[in-house]
Amino acid sequence: DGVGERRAKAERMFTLMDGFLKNDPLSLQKDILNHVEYTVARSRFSFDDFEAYQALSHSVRDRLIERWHDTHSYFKRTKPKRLYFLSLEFLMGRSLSNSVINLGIQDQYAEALSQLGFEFEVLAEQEGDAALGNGGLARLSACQMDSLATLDYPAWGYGLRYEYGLFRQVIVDGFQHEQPDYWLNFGNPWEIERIHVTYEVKFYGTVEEIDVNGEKHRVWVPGESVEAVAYDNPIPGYGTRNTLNLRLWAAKPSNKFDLEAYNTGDYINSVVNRQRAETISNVLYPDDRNHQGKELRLKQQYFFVSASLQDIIRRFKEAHNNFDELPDKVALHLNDTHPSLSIAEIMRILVDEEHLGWNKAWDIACEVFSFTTHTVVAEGLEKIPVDLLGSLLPRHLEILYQINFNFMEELKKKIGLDYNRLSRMSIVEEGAVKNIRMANLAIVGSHIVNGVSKLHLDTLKMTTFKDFYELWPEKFQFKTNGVTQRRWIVVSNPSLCALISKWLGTEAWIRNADLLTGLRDHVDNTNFHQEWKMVKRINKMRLAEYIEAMSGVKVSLDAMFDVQVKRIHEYKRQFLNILGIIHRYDCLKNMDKNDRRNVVPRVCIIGGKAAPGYEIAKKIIKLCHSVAEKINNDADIGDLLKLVFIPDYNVSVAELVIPGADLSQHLSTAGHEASGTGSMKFLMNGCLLLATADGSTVEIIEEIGSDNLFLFGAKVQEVAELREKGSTLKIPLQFARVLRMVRDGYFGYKEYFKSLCDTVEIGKDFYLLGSDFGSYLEAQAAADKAFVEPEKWIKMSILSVAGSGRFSSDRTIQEYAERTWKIVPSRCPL
Ligand code: T68
Repeated sequence: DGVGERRAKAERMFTLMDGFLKNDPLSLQKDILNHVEYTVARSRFSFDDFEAYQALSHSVRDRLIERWHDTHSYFKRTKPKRLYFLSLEFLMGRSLSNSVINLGIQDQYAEALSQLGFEFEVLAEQEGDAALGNGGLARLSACQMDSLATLDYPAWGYGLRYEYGLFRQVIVDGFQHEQPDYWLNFGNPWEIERIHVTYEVKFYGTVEEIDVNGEKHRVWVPGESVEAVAYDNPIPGYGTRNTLNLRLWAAKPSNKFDLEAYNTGDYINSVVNRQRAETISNVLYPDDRNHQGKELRLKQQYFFVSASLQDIIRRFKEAHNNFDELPDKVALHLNDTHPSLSIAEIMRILVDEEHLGWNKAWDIACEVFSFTTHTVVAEGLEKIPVDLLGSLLPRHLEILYQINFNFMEELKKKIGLDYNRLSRMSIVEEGAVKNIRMANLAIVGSHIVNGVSKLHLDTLKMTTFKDFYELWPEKFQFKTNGVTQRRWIVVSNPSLCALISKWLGTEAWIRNADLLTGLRDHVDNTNFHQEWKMVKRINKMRLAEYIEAMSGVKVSLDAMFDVQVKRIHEYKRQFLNILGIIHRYDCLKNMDKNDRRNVVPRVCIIGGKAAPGYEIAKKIIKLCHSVAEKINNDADIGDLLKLVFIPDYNVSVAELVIPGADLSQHLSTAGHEASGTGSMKFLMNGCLLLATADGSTVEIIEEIGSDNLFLFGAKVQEVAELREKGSTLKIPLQFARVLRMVRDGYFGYKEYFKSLCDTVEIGKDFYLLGSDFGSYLEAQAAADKAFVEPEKWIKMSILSVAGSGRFSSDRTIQEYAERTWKIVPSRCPL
């Protein structure tokens, strides 16, 4: 019979292919050399490190593909409810080490390579970062994909395959310059191009009324189309065979043969015009929290939404024939408002193409979507000018108006004719320029709205989303962010990883971070302390070498490595850090030589990118360099104080910097950082935090206790009041003094730094640097004091790691799965 025949055929195929790939060192060597010869097309007798990296990656990819196939046929067979994670940004960084570790064949590869005369770590350094995102939001997506795979959830990620990722930061003379990151120049061994998985994405045109079985239907007649091509990126879980897919779309000219365009006689120009389609997925927009409403950005968003939903609906229809089942089989997650056109698109598909009634379609949509916001302030929320949307997506605009009309009618029934509130909650913002408010759309069209920390949700409830919270309190949840311990300990800090496993007597914490609490049992053990200290020393050495290579500055390993790395933003207050460093320098200069013996030497490390159009942020970078130049060249100061700026901060730089830090700074004005995830990575690496009570720090304190970090600054409840005080606010003298030094040109560039200094002048200091300065200096002094008591410091460091389990993205993902997406693990059998 058919079944028997198919089985016999499958068995023959399996034996023909020699079963699955083998992972013993000899087999790995053969595979690597095969790829050298036939994939990289270099002679196996002569290839360099980069070529070895390429061949190595391809051999790893082969193994990922096997698991990918098994996972997907398993999902296809068992038909679990699936999560589709929609995000315009993913900061994946490098893939090699992470893949090999998650596959569990790290040692075999290391051995295989060493016999070939290569070192795994050296080859791993050949890989460039996949930087298809800006900052926290995008790295969170990457961590969450790792957790989804590890916890066996049936999920897919969807994103865009930008040809240019986040710009490269080059520092010339202390100024940031942006350079394009053409990351595909050297090929990308991790992706699988699916030339047959393509969809047409349409734009422009008009809406016409047609007759369907005697009923009038409005349908879109598009004017232009491009093609979306799928590129699949396998995401392996740790300790499981499950390997998920991150499908990224690239735009290509449409294959539809357009007779008109070619018959105009201008053949060459028609081809050139066609080629313009590719610009849609060309370049990632650098973080622009003050939304600009650019057409290309909107095109990107719709291109992404349309391709992803076509793919999702096609897969759904292959297995199910009734859209009533959609909410039982599909969860669609909106990572911020960027993909929220999905709501209008799914309505268009269900109503215009599948001919469902509007109300039924709307109920399905609301059940399927959930939404997470990553921002605090209303100004940060995305808006799209109605004119722009109407010309690019005329039918979607109609649908949005209809959604809004229905919502407004329902709202009036509930709250009456409170026109102020109605207009605040409307999806359409009226005014000189009419806008679509993407956050309002996402809230109205989703059944769950998530904040990214407890404090974040509390703030949203009281401010930005107050009206909506009062209407639908049950819709609002928070899922405190987390980071994956696989990348942030196992991959980036192998020494600490080994130490933790040794003292816990198990590696189980790699899949269950709660077990890290077991480290508390050894917090007084002096042998443990010795080993802990050694690990930090090793990581500091790595970092010191990097610093010297990047900046030429030699730093002392005995100094406290004090790090602030994140995007440069006024609210993150890197300026406060620099003013604190100036204060430290000023104190040293005025100190009696004898007293200097008691000073804790510091290496201050700052890194991060400023958005290209963000002038103040760029001035902060320049100031950091000017101050560094002064301090580092002051022979009188020597090792007591150094300041280095680490250029081009990205995921792989973070993997090096974070394990080497003693202290890390998280200085956002309370109420401005939705969560913060950098702090969690430092915490996991035994680095002490100096922080304000903002975002997720509040919850970190709950886990490790306020004795184990250095807290400072105004609390959220105090911020508004302090702002109201304006120019009557009390500012410490030291603040005025250091600011004066910058103003007076002590570090040069007097004119250039003027506007930066103006931002923190009394009465204008929105982020409250001046009023927090005194408390900041106290926290810094407390850190110095703790550092000279190594026993105390090490205990704090151990307790930080021991309390970091809650900040694993595994916990976050489990909460999302249970409380929002309603999906259950689906583990592919061996
Ligand atoms: C960050 N947001 C939050 N946005 O600032 C941070 N914005 O507190 C939080 O921990 C993190 O998200 C994860 O939840 C961002 O990173 C962006 O990068 C961004 C990009 C485009 C437009 C607006």
